[in-house]
Amino acid sequence: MKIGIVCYPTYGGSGVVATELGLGLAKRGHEVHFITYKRPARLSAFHENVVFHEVSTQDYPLFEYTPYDTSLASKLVDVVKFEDLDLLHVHYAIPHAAVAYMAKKILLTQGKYIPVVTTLHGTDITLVGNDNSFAPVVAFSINKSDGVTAVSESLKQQTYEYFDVHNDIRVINNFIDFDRFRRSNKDHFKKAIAPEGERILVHVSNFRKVKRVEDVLQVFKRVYDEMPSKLLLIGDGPERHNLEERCREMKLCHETRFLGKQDAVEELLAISDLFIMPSGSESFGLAALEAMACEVPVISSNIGGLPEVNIHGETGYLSEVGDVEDMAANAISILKDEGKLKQFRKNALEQARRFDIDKILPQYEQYYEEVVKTAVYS
Ligand code: GMT
Repeated sequence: MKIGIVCYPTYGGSGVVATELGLGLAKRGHEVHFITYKRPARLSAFHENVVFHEVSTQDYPLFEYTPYDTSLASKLVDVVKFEDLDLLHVHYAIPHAAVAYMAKKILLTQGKYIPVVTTLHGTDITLVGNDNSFAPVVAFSINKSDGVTAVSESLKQQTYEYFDVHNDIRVINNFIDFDRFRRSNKDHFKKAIAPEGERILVHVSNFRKVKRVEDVLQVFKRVYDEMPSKLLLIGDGPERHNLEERCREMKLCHETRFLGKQDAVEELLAISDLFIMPSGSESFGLAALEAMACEVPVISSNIGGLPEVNIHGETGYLSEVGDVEDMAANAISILKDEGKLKQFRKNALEQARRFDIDKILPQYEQYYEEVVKTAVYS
């Protein structure tokens, strides 16, 4: 099949899922066209069956805001027509689902029909999407998509709850590539970070408010008071500066490392003992799943899709959002008991295997086939 993928080309979240999906599909013989404003972060090397089409925008004195939607729609029309694509798969509803609908309508006037699949990732529904400034367009474009998927059961339910959406939403979970995410022996890393054999706690995110990274510091402080430990903070974003200050106030600087964005995050996960994800909203929690694939148990909030990924009492623990006392108590209970840690590591890996890319990709292929067969040509 010839598939066009539209996504945000940024680190983390929906862009990563879209890129890994495209690369996986290309490996399985599909021709994949990425259409976005910048080369996706994980698409740096040459890949057979993969083409990248950059969307360029026009500046003009009249425009206070560059009309990216119009440029993207025009690019979609061009690529779909000249590459003769079979299907467009857009990731993150805003603005991609609406833009794809516009491109589809334009193409129809030119005698080309292109079915559109929209994948909902999280904040496009839960945080940004249901704001009045976006909601009518989000609901309309979801309803107009030929196929809609959500990355968790919880996100599917929230979509029905927040919007007047009446098409079927298929849940296709996020996935893990075990060729990349697995426990490896990086003893020299471990020695550099925890020279005295301290426990290593880790958090990975884009440091936005919704990730509640300050709760990570609060949990870590309580663990550190109980046992020698180190904290790795991976990623970057708007909250980083505040957190660095908070870290100084809490006198945790010597035990905490802000590592910024890391390409080989799996190497750091592989030497860690516990992953902390206290998010205030999380449709799935891909970063937690990546940790679990590296045999790292997870302490998380119980919000959104997290209970579908992190199993309470088996792969880690779930707490109410903001309950740092409970999170810390759970963290300590795992870290102080070698046998329990070993068992939780094993359980985490077992659970992560349910989301193996080789199990999830065929679900997308099957869904594409269904959509192409059943889409209504109007
Ligand atoms: O919020 C983010 O971390 C980024 C966002 C995105 O769409 O880029 O992530 C969402 O999509 C990820 C991939 O499907 C999910 O694993 C995250 O849980 C989800 N984030 C939230 O719901 C806050």
